[in-house]
Amino acid sequence: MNMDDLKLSCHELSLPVTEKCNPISRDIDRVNGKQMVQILRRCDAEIFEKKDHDPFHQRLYSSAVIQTMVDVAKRVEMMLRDPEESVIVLSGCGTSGRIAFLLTSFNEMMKAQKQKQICSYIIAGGDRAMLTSQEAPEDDPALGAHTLEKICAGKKHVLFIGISCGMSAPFVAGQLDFCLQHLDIFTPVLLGFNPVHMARSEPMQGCSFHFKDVAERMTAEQRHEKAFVLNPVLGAEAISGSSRMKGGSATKIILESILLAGHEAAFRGKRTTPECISGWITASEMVYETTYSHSDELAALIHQAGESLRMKAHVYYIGWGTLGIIGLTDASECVPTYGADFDDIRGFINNGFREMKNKEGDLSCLGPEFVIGHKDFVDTILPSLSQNDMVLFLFAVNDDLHEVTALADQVRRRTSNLHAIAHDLEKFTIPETVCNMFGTILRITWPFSSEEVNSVVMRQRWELSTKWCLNAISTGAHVLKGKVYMNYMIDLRVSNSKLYTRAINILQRFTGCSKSECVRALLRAIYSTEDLSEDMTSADVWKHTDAANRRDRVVPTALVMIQCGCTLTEARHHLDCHPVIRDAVNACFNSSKTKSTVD
Ligand code: S6P
Repeated sequence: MNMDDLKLSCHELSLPVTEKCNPISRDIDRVNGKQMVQILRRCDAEIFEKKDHDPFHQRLYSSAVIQTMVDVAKRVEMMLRDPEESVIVLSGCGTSGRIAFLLTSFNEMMKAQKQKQICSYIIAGGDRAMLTSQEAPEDDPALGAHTLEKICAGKKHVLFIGISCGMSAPFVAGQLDFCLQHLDIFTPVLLGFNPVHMARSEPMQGCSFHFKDVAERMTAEQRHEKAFVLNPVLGAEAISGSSRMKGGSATKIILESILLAGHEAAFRGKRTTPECISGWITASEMVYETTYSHSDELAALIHQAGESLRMKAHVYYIGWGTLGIIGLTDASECVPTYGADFDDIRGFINNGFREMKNKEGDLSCLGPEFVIGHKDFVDTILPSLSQNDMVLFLFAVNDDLHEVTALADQVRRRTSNLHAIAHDLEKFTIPETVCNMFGTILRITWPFSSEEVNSVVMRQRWELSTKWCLNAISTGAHVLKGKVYMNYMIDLRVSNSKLYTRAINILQRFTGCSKSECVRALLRAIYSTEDLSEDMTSADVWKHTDAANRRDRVVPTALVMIQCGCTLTEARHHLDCHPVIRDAVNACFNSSKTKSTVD
């Protein structure tokens, strides 16, 4: 190993698991759709990896993790038995908040039994964060605590589940800290995917403690069963740091298992045991196997979506019910993850906000990103739909198939680029006439009984399966468009402190330079100057992210400046000549290699 390789692996070792580079997907930017599906399949398989393969970290199936899930499920049971005085709050930022919102569909199970609906969600930045990226509130611990306090006013028992995949979001840390100060009312649970010692230890705005302090205090309280930390390791994400993928899926799997087990115990007298929790996880593993067994159709959909994006056309997800929410979520995440325009990949749901049942109601007046109903699609998109635009329907056999057929008919009059992801059951299948309306149909016929057809459990499995498919399609399409270099999204928007740290890590990773050199280059790009003033260098990270949020291509610019030893203007010129980030970075590395050979 030479010195550079050594430096590189030391740097990689210092990163938390959720920020590491996954060796499985290192060449994802150089493969075709079929190979991409296999790479994503192997990365997702790590969610379910058994403990024996990893002696250093606890995994999802580790007995300690399962036992904590049992303990938390028992708390859920207690809350359900005393619904008047209790509330279960699920909270997170970005994808974690969106999954929290989705999980409140658990209320439907209580409604079905005429029970009080006690599940509530918090997403940093409010309901608008469900459809657009609101990265700044993630950095605000006081806002997190205040929002939680408000929602729980007057309750005697609160089970608070704070989700932060990277164990890093100050918004969630503020909430957990608030709970730890009021353990007579609150039972806090931290869900994340790093060992506690890897939780973030950088300062938080207006706070004397950091995330890691909170995680350690939580661990201490766990000994007295006053708080719980659920933090199995899932392995690195397929696109480094993109916790919307494995992190989001595992959040859904873990919390659904806990909520269902608690529900079974409260209403069906079924005691929660480690075996029943592993049973729920194994059911999700089966969903994983079944979904990826359709790899040919998935590869075809990735290819098609990649073509649309490459031609600067669009991908539209048209979903029904909660599958529509999965579509909206996946589409909106492409903006912060890949710097996409909001209309590159866009989601629509039947009945718009009425179907979402979000707390703040109809948000359509907030702007075009919030126009989400099928009717809106028909009125505003359909008239100008072109053959290059891909339309992907997301539905299940118990959705209104007349509505599906009628809308598919309308779309087909404008384009044949119409495809579907559809779920049905062995004893209750979607008619062939409906299936034949789509070019590629990824149809999964699940081996469950028809009595389960309306059950929340069935729907949750279809949601998870659809999430895996859409994550693969939107990730694959952006990779094919050239947005990713190796398995790094280099052109990230540096809009909060987590992303600021990630930007510096990426610069260190690719240039081998010291942290201070990388920080200087990043700040030059952020403040658009060759000469950094004292004010700029001494400003805190929130000032940097505020400025960076208003600027494009800061990380690629910094990277080119360091790698080619050039000025800001030269770096920008280089990037202008290569609009595809992967090509720009490649060209920059090639030119610096030639330069050093000549030198
Ligand atoms: C990640 C996504 C982000 C995160 C958010 C919260 O793919 O774009 O919005 O969900 O930053 O992250 P965490 O680690 O606190 O769950």
